Amino acid sequence: MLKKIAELASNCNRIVVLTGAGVSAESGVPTFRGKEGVWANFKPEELASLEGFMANTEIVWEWYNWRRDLMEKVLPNAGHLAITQLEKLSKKFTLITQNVDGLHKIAKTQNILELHGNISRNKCVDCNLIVDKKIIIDPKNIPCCKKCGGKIRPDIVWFGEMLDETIISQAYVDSEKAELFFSIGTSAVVHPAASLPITAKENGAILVEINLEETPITPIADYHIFGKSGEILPQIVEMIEEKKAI
Ligand code: BJW
Ligand code: ZN
Repeated sequence: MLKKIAELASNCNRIVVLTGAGVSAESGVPTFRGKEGVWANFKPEELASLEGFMANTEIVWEWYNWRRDLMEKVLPNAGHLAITQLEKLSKKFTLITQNVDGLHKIAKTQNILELHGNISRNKCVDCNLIVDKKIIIDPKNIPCCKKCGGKIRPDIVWFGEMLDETIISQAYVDSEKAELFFSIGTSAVVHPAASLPITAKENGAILVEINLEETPITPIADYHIFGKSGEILPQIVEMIEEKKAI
């Protein structure tokens, strides 16, 4: 099956990759859902919503500080690096990521749409002003926005919030044009991200899913590969490179 996918990738003009937390799992970044997920012990709406932040600001900032510390210690894994290599081998390539850890940028993938923001940035809860990312947040003494006095929050898209209009529009445009669409390491339950593989498929793309489990999009996938992205993706890329070398 991997050979077939490498062949499809070699022969197509537009590849789109959608990634989720599973792609960073092998770097040591916990996923959200499932037994090992960061939400096994929390209710998502208590930590990842504006209401949750306003009601539990200190707890929410402690959670983000913990994740920021962790993310300073982790590195891209073989899956991130293979995606960068896939971009180099492709004519047109877009990476759409739900991940906020910035590991795809560190791995030097170029054309990235970050759907859910970036954990290293801060912004004002009221006026959305982006605030210096290097400030260290003391959860007991949250800094306020210099412009309007609002609380400083992480620049992450929480539940119930709109995604950046330019970014999500571009993600839809590229998904519609995709000839080959990879959905990798995402549980495919969070919208609108989860609707992108469906859009791609409806517009004629071949849909490939790489995951450790089945997801709501598995029934419409042309190929489902059970396995770790850090193990599967390098094999696919190596096969594409072999084809190009012929
Ligand atoms: C491996 C692996 C390995 C492990 N290799 N695989 C339409 C229908 C239904 C609901 C909605 C809808 N439209 C909007 C909604 C509401 C909501 C939503 O989708 N809710 C669903 C949960 C039901 N969506 C929103 O609110 C969005 N906003 C929006 O639509 O605005 C318009 C609107 C507003 C108001 C009302 C209605 C519409 C915003 C969503 C923002 C999500 N933000 C988060 C932030 C978390 C906080 C933070 O990071 O600090 O983004 S939620 C969280 O989930 C995070 C992730 O990016 C996102 C997706 O998770 P992901 O990446 O899929 O991770 P997991 O853990 O779920 O899965 C990991 C997978 O990897 C698993 O499958 C493993 O098997 C696999 N895996 N290791 C390969 N090595
Ligand atoms: Zn402000």
